[in-house]
Amino acid sequence: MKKILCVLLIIFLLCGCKAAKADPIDDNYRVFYQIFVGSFSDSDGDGIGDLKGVLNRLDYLNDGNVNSGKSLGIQGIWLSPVFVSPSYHKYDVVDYYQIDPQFGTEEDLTKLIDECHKRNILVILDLAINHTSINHEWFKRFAEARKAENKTDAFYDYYTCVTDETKDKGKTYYPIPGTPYYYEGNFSGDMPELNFNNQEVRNEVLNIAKYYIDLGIDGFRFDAAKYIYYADNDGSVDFWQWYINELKTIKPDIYTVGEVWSNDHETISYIKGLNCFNFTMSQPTGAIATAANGGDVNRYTTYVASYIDKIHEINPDSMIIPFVSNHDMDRAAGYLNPKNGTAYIAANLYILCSGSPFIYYGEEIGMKGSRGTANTDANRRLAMLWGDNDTVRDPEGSTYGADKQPNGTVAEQLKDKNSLYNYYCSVIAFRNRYPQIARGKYYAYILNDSTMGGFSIEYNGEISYLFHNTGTEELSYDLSSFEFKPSKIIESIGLNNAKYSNGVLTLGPQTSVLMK
Ligand SMILES: [Ca+2]
Ligand SMILES: [Ca+2]
Repeated sequence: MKKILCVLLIIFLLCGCKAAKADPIDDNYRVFYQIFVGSFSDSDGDGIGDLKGVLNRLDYLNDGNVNSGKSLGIQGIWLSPVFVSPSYHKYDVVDYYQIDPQFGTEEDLTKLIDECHKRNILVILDLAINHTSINHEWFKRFAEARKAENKTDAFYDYYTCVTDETKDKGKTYYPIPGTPYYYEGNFSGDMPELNFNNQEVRNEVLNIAKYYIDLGIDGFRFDAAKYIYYADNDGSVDFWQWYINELKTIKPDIYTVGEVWSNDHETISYIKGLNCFNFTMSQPTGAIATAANGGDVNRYTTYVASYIDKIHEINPDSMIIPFVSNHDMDRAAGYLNPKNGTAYIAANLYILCSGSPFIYYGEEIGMKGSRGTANTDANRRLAMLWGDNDTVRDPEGSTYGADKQPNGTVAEQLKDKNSLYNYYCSVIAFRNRYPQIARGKYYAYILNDSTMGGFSIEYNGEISYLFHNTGTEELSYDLSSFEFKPSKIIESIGLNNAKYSNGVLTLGPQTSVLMK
């Protein structure tokens, strides 16, 4: 008897442990959160956000319990560049093997990675390899080699370099003083561009990625991916295919996403090797905001379904990466307003979507910030509005007034069950409950109504249906004559409710429903 009880107890414990640890997400179909490190959270009182600050805020992002409902529930973090750099944004790197002391140490990074992994959060680094800082040792050695005309110097060909006769039209060049040479700097004179025709340079950038993979990093966001070979799309596409293939030999499940800020035709050409952000869906005139602001939702659904088809045709393992805004764009709350509900339905549109959506820090509380007349990106990267004792300050050069933040702080929104923050928690949890949303095959399900429409989603041999009412009126639609139609509601999410009876779906304003 004792023996039987003991066996039962062991079985119970095994099952119990399994249930407690159950987490549906063990692949890359994750909701990511973009952190602009210097503006997020400050751990040491110098006003600059840092890696320990991110660590201190993990409970806000994901407290490790998928069912707690008390944290945002994101399962990936994109850290903006953390390597030594003279700028506040750190996209001009001086040393790829050192964490900028403003942000902390390598130990801080490994601690953050370890704690994230305990909570099933992936951490990806922002890797800017198209260019370095002009203060990088490589550039100093390159300029010296050019001055000395020493073609045997290993650094002589590290950067793209021309003379007056060999300049390409359309590219921006800067002179190397005391030589007949110019280096390429399409972003600025402080950001010289590396020469990827040089195998040594290719090895360098490979070694950087390998170093951080060894350290435990899960992947990378690749900055300026289409500029590797400026205005030579095929060349850049080939580079990324080579690079990602190399990285996959050491880490087959690596998470990669590239910044190819371009039209879909050009972006899709990269999908062979590299997942890419979908810029067409972002910003005020993008597919998400247009639909959320009263545009035809069927245009949104047909666009999303056809885009996914196109990328899967090229690479069946590729993902759509939807997002509304990032550090290079005016903040979404300027055109998706939490007060009229458009910010809520926009969250449904891009988080209840295939692939791996990205949230820009602060978007979940309706933080505002735009370039404005000062024309500075710093205004798009303001200090996170914690509303507690965090000492993080706005970045240098910002001019956006604190009085222009009407949507409240984290501290305020945590207390308000109807806040945008709490809504984001619910939408992410909703998405995580139903694996078909991220992973299924999408077909546009067109309804003859401009603010009501959706998808049928095929996953594991079953069909689900996801409908959105993006408008401000309750709408009913008779689905009984459709060949494929749902039998019942699984769950709805939004500012109102959903009802389904006698084949008629009724969706409240700014509300979505998952059906089967
Ligand atoms: Ca700090
Ligand atoms: Ca380049």
